[in-house]
Amino acid sequence: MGLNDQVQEVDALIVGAGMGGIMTLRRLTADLGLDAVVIDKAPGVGGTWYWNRYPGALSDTQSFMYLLPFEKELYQEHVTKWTSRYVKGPDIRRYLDDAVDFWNLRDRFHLETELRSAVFDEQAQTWQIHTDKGGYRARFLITALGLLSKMNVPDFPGIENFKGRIVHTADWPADLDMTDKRIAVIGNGSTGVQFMTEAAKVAGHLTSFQRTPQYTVPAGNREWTEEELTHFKETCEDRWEEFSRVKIGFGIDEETTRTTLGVSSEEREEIFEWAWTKGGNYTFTNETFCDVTSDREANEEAANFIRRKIAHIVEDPDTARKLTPWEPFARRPICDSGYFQIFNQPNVTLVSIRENPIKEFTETGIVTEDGTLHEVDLLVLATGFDAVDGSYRGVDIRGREGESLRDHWSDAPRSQFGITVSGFPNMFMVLGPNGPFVNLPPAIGLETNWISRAISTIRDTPGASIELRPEAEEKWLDTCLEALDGSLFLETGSWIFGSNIPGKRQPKTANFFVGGMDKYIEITDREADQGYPSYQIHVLAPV
Ligand code: FAD
Ligand code: NA7
Repeated sequence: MGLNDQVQEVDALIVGAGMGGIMTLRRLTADLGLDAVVIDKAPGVGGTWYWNRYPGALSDTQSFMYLLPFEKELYQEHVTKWTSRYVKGPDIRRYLDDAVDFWNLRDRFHLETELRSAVFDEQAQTWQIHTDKGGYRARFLITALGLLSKMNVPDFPGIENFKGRIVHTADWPADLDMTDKRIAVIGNGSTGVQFMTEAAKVAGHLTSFQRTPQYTVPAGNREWTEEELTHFKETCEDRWEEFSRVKIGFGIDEETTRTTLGVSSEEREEIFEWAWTKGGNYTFTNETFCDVTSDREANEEAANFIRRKIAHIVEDPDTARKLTPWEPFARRPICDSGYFQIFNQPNVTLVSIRENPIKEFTETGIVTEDGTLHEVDLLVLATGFDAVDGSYRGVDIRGREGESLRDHWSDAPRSQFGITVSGFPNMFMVLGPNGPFVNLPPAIGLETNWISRAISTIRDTPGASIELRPEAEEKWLDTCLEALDGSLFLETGSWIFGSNIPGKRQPKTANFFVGGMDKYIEITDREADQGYPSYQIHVLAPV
């Protein structure tokens, strides 16, 4: 028998060693005592934070809200170590590594192991899982593949001619020294903005090849005071309790009922200025007024404020013009640590590839339509992800009667709560399609608690499986679509709906439940409290 034929029996196989996989493992071992294993194709744990090692990688959730929730001891141990408002990528990676040791789970991680297929065996009511390293048989399959984990590497015609180095920000090599290099960056989303702001400090020359300008506001990163850190430590449980009363859970004040047009123009300017000075993407969108992301006129007021700031900061008027967004201010909001300012540096250039497209790649660089050859040593693709369902599409997952997940999602990715899919018994996703659009660590905490509780109902019944009813899946998709009705977010080309990948977006796609964390908790708790009415429990007859 070859290595690849070996089959390991476990109660639960978890795929993905990011926050979601780690938290699932913790729940299933500590709460349910299951024999569970996590596989990941990465050589280390951390998921997003294992892969995204580009210079400048930073959370844009405030540090006290970017920790695994519902784990008081671990939370209190770490929250005071993160002394600034946002956390650097390497610190998050270290924290997740520490969490694994803190709970003594290290030997349950099988790394450098890629999921190839998972097939539900109806006779045995178990999942047969194939990886590049061998097989597993598991009663429960939990996929925590990440919603921003499959890289988007666009097919730029002729790129193979380029002889310099090409790197995607989500696969950043340890040995890369950017000092004095001529760097070209394609992509100016959250990642591109963070990366360019950092790279501009050391690059010989940095050229941003920008397709769509984006709104970004100052991050307002700063050191926390001792009092603030003590407060975060002492109030962690209140914070978790707060999730059921808030919409997005980024640790900001979400209480305002003030409308943008309900105040005078002077007052509006003052409030936006206050948010700009304080910093923070969600401070700007959600602490200022209650309608910035939902009302078109309000949104335009916020957009205009940022446009005026760009004109004020960027010295060259033509560069300022190119950096000025025209879309509604309705992608996932982003923040920066001096992004617009870098375009005043002599070593930074902006090329609008909307106005002056890339014509070809040569051995030494990029030629634009105007005939300019931009000589480049390093090409950085900050081109984002095939998000949400992207990492599921490359794996062959088959449920009841051999139906593949890809086919099941042929007209739209669908699930209930972002967790379960009809026809796929005893399979649970963490942050799957149509989960909540919120700060993600609390969502991971809520979903993994829910998964653990659902599994607990059948754990002690041999051969039992729990499976979502098809009508419940349709209903949840409709709930997600209804919550989106009239949303300005639908009008931008972002990853939220898959519009960033040519041809991907399907008409019925919701991808997220935007009705708020409070509502999500109410609905998911009700489902569990009522004994899972949307689910069927099958019990295998004894032989
Ligand atoms: P991931 O961390 O993406 O982990 C998924 C894992 O699954 C990966 O390690 C991957 O290798 C593995 N995997 C996938 N497919 C397979 C396969 N077939 N076989 C084996 N292994 C597989 N969210 C916020 O809420 N706030 C933030 O500030 C924030 N900042 C971010 C910054 C960046 C640069 C990025 C990219 C994302 C950010 N996010 C942020 C989103 C972030 O992804 C989540 O916060 C969280 O880390 C997701 O954890 P996860 O475990 O669900 O997925
Ligand atoms: P994003 O936000 O999807 O940004 C990707 C960027 O790459 C964006 O500027 C895109 O331009 C650009 N892009 C993508 N494909 C191309 C092609 N083919 N040509 C030119 N430019 C392209 O990804 P990020 O990694 O920045 O952020 C993802 C999330 O991670 C973020 O929301 C945070 O939650 C963390 P476009 O705007 O599509 O014209």
